[in-house]
Amino acid sequence: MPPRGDTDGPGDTPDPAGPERRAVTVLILNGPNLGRLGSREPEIYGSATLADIEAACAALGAELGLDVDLRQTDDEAELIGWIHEAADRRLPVVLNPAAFTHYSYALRDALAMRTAPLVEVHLSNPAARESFRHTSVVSAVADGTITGFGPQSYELALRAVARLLNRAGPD
Ligand code: DHK
Repeated sequence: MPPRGDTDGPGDTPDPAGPERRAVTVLILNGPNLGRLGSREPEIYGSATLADIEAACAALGAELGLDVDLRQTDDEAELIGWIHEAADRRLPVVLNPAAFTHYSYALRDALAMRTAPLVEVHLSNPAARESFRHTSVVSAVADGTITGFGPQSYELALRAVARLLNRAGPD
């Protein structure tokens, strides 16, 4: 089996630069209401928009040799479709499942089929909020979870993906 994240689907032609140099695509997937960032409860989620987060992740991804493909949906079925796509293409995923975090067993079961690194992220710290946010049905199938650092949670997650793919470079 090829190393996780080093292919973009069967039938790919080998890159002359070799697998170490080739940018890996990372899907950064966002669940419901995250398209409203910037105006959504800024005292909790901050003032950065998802476009701001995308720009920061694209810049960091360029440093790390990661191509970033950021998507957002309010639709559970669409999100699960993207998780299936990631599994089929062996793509690492940074996922903010938003409210689906707390109850979507369908999302959890889709993630259990993953074929590459998965890092769960949250802007806020759900453990410090309402009790219904204290449960994540996603965490158990993720490599790890980063919470509470605002937009920086995404950047830390990208660095974690780079580590998991052995692309982060020396300390
Ligand atoms: C985002 C949401 O939309 C909430 O439903 C989660 C998460 C927390 C976040 O902090 O990014 O409870």
